[in-house]
Amino acid sequence: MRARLTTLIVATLLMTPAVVCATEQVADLPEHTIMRATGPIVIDGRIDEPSWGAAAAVGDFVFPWWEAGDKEQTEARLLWDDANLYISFVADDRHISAVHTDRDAPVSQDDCVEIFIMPDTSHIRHYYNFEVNVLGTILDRFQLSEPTGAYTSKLSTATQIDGTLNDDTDEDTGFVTEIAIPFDSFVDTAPNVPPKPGDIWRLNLYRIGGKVNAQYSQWSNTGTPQPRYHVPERFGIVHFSADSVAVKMATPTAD
Ligand SMILES: [Ca+2]
Ligand SMILES: [Ca+2]
Ligand SMILES: [Ca+2]
Repeated sequence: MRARLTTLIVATLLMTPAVVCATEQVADLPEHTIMRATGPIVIDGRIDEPSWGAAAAVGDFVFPWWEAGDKEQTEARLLWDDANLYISFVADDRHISAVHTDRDAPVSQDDCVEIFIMPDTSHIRHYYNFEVNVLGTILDRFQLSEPTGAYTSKLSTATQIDGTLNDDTDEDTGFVTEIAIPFDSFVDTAPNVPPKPGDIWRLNLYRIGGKVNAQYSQWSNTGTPQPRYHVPERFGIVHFSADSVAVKMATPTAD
């Protein structure tokens, strides 16, 4: 009976129309404050900028559909400045695979990271999805671009692989994906471009694990019986801070 009840509740959630207020179901959604970067972020797949070093990770990804295999964790961080939203993913991965190289190819079949973003929390279906495989191939969509979702952002990305691509005879270590999304990508929906300090957007961060051990993991649990990422009701909550990350200044050594 409990299982049936849970199924009913989830089914109701999936059918909930766009009029759902973004604040009605926030009880167990993760929240994160996005701090401002203190200097330039170079999109090169290396998160060695001081701002990345000072930024807190959003928290562990969850594996609601886990059945078997290693739960390969992801550390994701967010930063912003007047021009861009920055996202970095540090992904543990023992088997790295990717084949898609064309824009808007089905990169989710590869080792892939994804960002789904809703700038206007009063219009829950007005969200964008950005998906980047470990080769740096981009798929971007805007859910209001009917019927195909066709949309081309100015997202820039770079990846670094620690391991061997498409060679499962060995064990890899992981990969890093660094992304900048210009705020003018959101001009059709965002209340403010760039956001004003204190603005709240909603987003979710996802990962798909490629050919071997294709685990689906995510920051905010979508709560669906089967793997499904297009669940804006379950996007987490992010606050744009007026403050910069607290970068530690190098201390001169006495000699
Ligand atoms: Ca960098
Ligand atoms: Ca390999
Ligand atoms: Ca993988």
